[in-house]
Amino acid sequence: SEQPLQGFIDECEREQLHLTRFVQPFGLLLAGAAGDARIRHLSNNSIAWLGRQPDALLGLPLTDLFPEFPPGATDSDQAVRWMYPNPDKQLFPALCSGPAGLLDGWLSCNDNNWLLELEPALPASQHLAAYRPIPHRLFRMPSSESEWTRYCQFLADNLLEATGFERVMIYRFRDDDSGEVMTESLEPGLEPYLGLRYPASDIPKIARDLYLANSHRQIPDRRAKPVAILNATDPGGTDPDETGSHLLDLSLSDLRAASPVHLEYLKNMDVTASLSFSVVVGERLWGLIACHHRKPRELPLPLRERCVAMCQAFSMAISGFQGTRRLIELSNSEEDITRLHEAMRQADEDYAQGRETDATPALGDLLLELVSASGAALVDGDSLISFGQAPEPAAIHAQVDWLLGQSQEPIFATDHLAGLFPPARAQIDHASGLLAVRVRHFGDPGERVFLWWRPEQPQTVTWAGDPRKSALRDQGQHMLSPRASFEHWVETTTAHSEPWSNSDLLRARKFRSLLLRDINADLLAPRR
Ligand code: BLA
Repeated sequence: SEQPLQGFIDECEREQLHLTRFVQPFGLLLAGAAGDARIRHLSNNSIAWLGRQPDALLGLPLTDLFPEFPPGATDSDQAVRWMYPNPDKQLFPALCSGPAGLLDGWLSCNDNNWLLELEPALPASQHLAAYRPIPHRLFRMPSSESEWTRYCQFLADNLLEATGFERVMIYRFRDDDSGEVMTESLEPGLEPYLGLRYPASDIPKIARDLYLANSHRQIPDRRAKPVAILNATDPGGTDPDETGSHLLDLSLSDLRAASPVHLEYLKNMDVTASLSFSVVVGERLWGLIACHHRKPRELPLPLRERCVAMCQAFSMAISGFQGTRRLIELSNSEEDITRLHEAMRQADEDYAQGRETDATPALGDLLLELVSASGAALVDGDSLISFGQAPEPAAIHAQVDWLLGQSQEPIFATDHLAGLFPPARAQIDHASGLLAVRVRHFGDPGERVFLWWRPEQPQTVTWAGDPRKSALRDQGQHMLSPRASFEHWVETTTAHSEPWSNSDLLRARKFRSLLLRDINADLLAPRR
């Protein structure tokens, strides 16, 4: 049943991912409070990375450890300035060396704390790969659908090559936060995931929010043993609780240990290494670019950053493409509405002068084309005129009565009328979706209602696993776990039409303002 699942999902949403007490072992974490250079937290792998005991490092000012830090700083005050909140991370190539060789440093600082993460420096053998300019084609905005499709494939293919992963997917979130693999590049022999749908619960909101703050996330080996974070017991001689040491915020950390539920998910998907990049458009997480590998795979920071730059070019290309399309659509809608308006005036004039009108058929076509509908009607009190494939007059009046009693909204749209108004089930063939626009004369109690319908369009969605079973309760351990099966599950929706797009709604709004303008003109005109 639905109820327990909702409980599981809520539980996913409650997992405070950024407050985990562990990091992944592919580097060393040093951390402290914003504005204070003392090391208050340290991952318990400093012997491996720096050849130093944790006790020798905790409590020490970072500037003692790295006198040159940051490069160019002449005194420690200046160095400390780097440890104030900053939206950008600072890269310190070859900051220091340890038993495993040269290390790169990566410094971030939010309102709470700074993090310095050390990782193996880029080996010389990979300089070529990391410092290659990113393909200039990625900076050319696509302007047509076909260019857009080619752009996406070009990006996925390039990332497959640049990362050396076996599979790269452009994963796009839908309005309900479920997502779809819209482009895929993969090594031969692997099963394609292209076109598959995944439920919103596969990536909880708290995880998606972390992608807004971070450009990417690397999990080089899901089986690697996480490393605990140690706290200074008494840095500076104050009560440890007052140091806030229990509140280390790993939101900006690259090393942050992965959630056990997600590690299980990767295992169930037969993935060992995962690397994903965020695609942010207009402050919203538009999607992720997810890379999979069945063997462990780790990329040095500069190589990851090169991929990040490609994904950021992609984010801008999306904005550019959407902007261009909106402009074209705006000017098309302007033209369509002007033509419709002319036809309405003509019909009106002919009617007022008692002439036979030849504008009505054209008017019908234009009304239908305005929002790509198959049927339309105008209802003004008891009078009704309909065009195309419209329901019977009695059914239209019933819809209008329901609509007027139901909301005050001047524009109403649904792709599933029968779900809201069950009597409409009888008309799903040609009227599964309804778009309605209401216009009222000042001082007139009545309203004119324009209605448009769209026919039923049965839709099948192939989910990677039954979304109703997206989370399971492990019987023995009472632990939450993700679904074990990604077996295709086909959902067919009936009594739905093609949804009304933003552009359809824009056209409806513009149409309505034109009508309102006419009404006002009528009011202001001298009474005949
Ligand atoms: C994180 N889930 C993620 C991430 C992805 C997905 C991409 C980001 C981390 C990463 O890149 O590995 C999901 N991965 C997918 C999907 C595809 C893919 C949909 O490749 C499609 C092809 N997951 C569950 C359930 C829960 C859950 C039921 O299925 C909650 C109980 C949690 N997913 C979950 C958590 C994270 C996550 C907690 C964050 C992991 C982390 O950052 O530590």
